[in-house]
Amino acid sequence: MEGLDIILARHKPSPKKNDPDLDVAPPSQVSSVQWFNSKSTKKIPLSSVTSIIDGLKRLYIEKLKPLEVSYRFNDFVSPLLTNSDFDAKPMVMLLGQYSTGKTTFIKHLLRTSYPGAHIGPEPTTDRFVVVMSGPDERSIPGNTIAVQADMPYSGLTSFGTAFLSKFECSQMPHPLLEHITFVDTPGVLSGEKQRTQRSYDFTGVTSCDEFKRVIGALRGHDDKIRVVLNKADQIDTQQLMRVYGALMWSLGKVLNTPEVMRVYIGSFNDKPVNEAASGPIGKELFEKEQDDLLSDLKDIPKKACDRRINEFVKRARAAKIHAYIISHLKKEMPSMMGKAKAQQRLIDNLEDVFLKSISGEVLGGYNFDKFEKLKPKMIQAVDDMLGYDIPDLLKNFRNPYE
Ligand SMILES: Nc1nc2c(ncn2[C@@H]2O[C@H](COP(=O)(O)OP(=O)(O)OP(=O)(O)O)[C@@H](O)[C@H]2O)c(=O)[nH]1
Ligand SMILES: [Mg+2]
Repeated sequence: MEGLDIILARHKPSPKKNDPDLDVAPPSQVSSVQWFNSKSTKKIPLSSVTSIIDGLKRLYIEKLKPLEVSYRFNDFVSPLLTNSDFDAKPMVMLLGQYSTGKTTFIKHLLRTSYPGAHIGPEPTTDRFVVVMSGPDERSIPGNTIAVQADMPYSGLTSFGTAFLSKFECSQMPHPLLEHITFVDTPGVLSGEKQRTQRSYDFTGVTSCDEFKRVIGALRGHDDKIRVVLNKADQIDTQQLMRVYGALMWSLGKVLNTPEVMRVYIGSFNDKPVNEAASGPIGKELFEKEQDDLLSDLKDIPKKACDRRINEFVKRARAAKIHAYIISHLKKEMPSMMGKAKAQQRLIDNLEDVFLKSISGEVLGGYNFDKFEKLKPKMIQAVDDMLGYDIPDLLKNFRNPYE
């Protein structure tokens, strides 16, 4: 059967430079004076932009980041973006109860085990493993990977060291991993008793008992979820129909969506399907389902590119609103006396003022008087970016996977 790596190889984008810092000038090389004086009419020469993602990086550094820095968007809303946030490959996370075949599924797609993979009938994977492309085969412990600036995992430190000691990055050179990063996870436990054994908050990390909560945490991301009914080779057609029906029914209840989820039925280990056990339709059905699932996976890099543009635009709008709010607070401050009182009054009336997005507690730690006034030129630069630069970028560069 044709593997995903072969399908993807046909859609390979143009090769990229290895050093992420060489992609665009790092922030330190772009003079801050230039940021603050950014002329709204100044257009970014598109000829120097090699792809949509590089274009977004450049727009971020030249137009959006100055606004975020000025109004401390990073303190209040979301950390500043780094190259790794733009370059990170789309991730596929495998979730499921233990021994359902998550690690086997990754092995099947890669056609080889990843470094440190364990497969077995008992709970085997005891940690979160990011399986990504790298120059040679090695495993990097979670604490180390979380502090690497060129990796997009620094946010995971908020889950504590207990989690980081159960987090690992497994690297290997592989054509498929050049497009997609996989995240293998420990089997989700069912039952209260088992949950207390964890030294960290599993459902918090993955964003049943435990299993039910995990599915609940995925609500709102329905478009990203794919359900696989695995090990279907172990039962006959009649049993399979019952299991399939029951699964659809409970999925509908848990996810609470009117649409029916697409459930892929199959067997994703490398042993030949036992036709005597799975009945006459087994093998052919599994092959067709696998083909569908593979072409669905093949679309991920393309969708991820579109999604990144979407997220970028959303972020730019949020940063603008944030700038208005912060500069409004600054404007309300008296120029001479009674600053502390005025600040307290503003915090007390926060909800009247219009914002629930920033909590008074967080704001209390700041001196409003030090906030920046509204800088119309900076806002204009972001407006231009949204109105001209991004549409230009989309016109000039196609999604590399299309
Ligand atoms: N019959 C059959 N067995 C499978 C299939 N996939 C996996 N297995 C077997 O199921 C067992 C568990 O597989 P794993 O890949 O370790 O399962 P896992 O979900 O990673 O388990 P944990 O890491 O413990 O959560 C192994 O003995 C596999 O050989 C399948 O499609 N069909
Ligand atoms: Mg496993």
